[in-house]
Amino acid sequence: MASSKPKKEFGNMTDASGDELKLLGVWDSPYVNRVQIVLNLKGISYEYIEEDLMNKSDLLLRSNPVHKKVPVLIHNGKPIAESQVIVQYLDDAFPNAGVLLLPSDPFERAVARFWAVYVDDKVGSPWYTILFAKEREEKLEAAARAISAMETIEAAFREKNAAEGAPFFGGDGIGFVDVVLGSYLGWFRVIEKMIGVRILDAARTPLLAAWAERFEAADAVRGVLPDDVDKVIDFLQTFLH
Ligand SMILES: N[C@@H](CCC(=O)N[C@@H](CS)C(=O)NCC(=O)O)C(=O)O
Repeated sequence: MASSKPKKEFGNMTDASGDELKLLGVWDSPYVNRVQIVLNLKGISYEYIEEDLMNKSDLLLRSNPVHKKVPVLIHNGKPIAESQVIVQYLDDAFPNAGVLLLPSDPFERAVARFWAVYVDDKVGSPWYTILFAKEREEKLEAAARAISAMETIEAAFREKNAAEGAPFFGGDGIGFVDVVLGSYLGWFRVIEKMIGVRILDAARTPLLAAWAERFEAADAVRGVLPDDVDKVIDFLQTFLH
């Protein structure tokens, strides 16, 4: 399936130091989108390969034989799977390319990793249930869990904001937690259309609502997250049959 829209070009497919990077993805996957955003933030060029998850390529099956999922980043022929692992790998492998996503202080790094895990566990898992559960009741319960997690994340952000006045979890710029949480933003609009529940609501979590606007306005983010709700819902149908 072709990408929904052309991805931003940040140069040739091979960067200045001769590294070759390929990203296996699916256009509407939050896990893939977060890797794309990080590659954009770092100004690293790469070849994007759209996968058909109903008919996975040999390259995907060979590159991620354990989970058989996207994203997979292939760096000079070596595959790396799991989006959070990939983002941290990009910091390690390209320390001089633009921004670093993780803070340098070990304690701050641990805090960022804690919240990134929390987001995928408490927001990402309910997201999956909302999409694929058969019963509406089950979807609504999952949405309530995601909303409660958003309130917890809002409280953590409020504390950070009070201490530092920072616009992002990463401080002045987008960091690890920002890309992990931010990659679900397009899907929150999809969920609202699907089940009529707003996961991110300015009335409940005003700081996160303002943060989301800042995040989506960033150059590295614009054009990456799926913005055509109906197109995402149509695409989703292919996995529900
Ligand atoms: N924990 C993984 C999740 C990746 C994931 O769930 N990818 C989905 C697309 S959104 C996938 O490839 N699904 C294919 C399958 O389950 O067969 C990550 O962070 O990379």
